[in-house]
Amino acid sequence: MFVEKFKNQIQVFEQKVIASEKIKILPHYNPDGDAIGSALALYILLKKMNKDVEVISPSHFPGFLNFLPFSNKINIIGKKREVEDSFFDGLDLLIGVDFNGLGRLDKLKQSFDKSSTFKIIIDHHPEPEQFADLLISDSSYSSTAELIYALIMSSNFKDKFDKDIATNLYAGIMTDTGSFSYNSSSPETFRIVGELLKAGAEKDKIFDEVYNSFSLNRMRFMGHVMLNRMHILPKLKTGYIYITEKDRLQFKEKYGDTENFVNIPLSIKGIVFSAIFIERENFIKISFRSKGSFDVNIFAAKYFNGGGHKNASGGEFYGSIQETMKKFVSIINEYSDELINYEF
Ligand SMILES: [Mn+2]
Repeated sequence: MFVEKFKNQIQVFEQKVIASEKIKILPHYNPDGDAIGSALALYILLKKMNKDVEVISPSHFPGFLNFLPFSNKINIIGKKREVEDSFFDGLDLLIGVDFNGLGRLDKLKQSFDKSSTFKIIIDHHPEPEQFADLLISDSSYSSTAELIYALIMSSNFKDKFDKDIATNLYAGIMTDTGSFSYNSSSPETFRIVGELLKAGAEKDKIFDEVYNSFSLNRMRFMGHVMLNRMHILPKLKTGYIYITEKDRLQFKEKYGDTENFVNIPLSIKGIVFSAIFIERENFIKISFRSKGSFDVNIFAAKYFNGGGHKNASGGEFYGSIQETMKKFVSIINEYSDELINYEF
């Protein structure tokens, strides 16, 4: 149970929040629904307590999250803005959500690290780095949003819980579980989802905003990717997709358009491991997905300078897209025994 496991942390959280006036909340770089939903849920809670609170995102968030209550209050740092080491001076509290390492803060890493402000991290990624004064981390949770629900409801602040908080948390849980298709086998997750619905989260509307909001260009882009850019290695139960810079220009890629492309090969019967390689300005951005026991967190960390979760991770490669795929194929051939014999 959350209350027993985090008894001390809940107390410190309460004390720090009560004693703090100026508070900043940070999601990770390239924030997803969980990071943004979690940050906004805390933002709303603290606003209701009359705190001087702000959400600072190291980079833009996907447009399909614009409907989230208070998302227009997020302060985005973006590519061009310079961040001084003193950026977080004069604060009482810093709260980071949904990341387990300083590297996930990108441009805000140094100023966050240098700040002497008390730091709380709330996260569900495995093996967190130790850089916070208070760490509330549990990788058995579907999402940071679910953890934040448990935290709020175990605290003295639970009377502040409302529909807007519920909407943000629901969006976080829904997106981090692929709309309850993975990382969501715990009955506790569904109990919490039930509570969020009771509080007024509009499930169908949230789904529609997140998953049925693509542009025509994005749909055509996906068609192109499935037809021309997907390789399937049936024996190795692996599929991978590559996207060139030219592709991105041709289909007028917008931020977030390639999100979830990595999952496409996993929809094919028998495929348990999928990867995507996207040619970005000066490197190849990589994402991995898997089913069951095949651990893509370790895979990404070992070969592609990355990490994440057991079934969802990311990495990078500095070289051409052809070199990246060559390296990938040669590595997975070393895993052939494991993959060929894999039974989901
Ligand atoms: Mn998450």
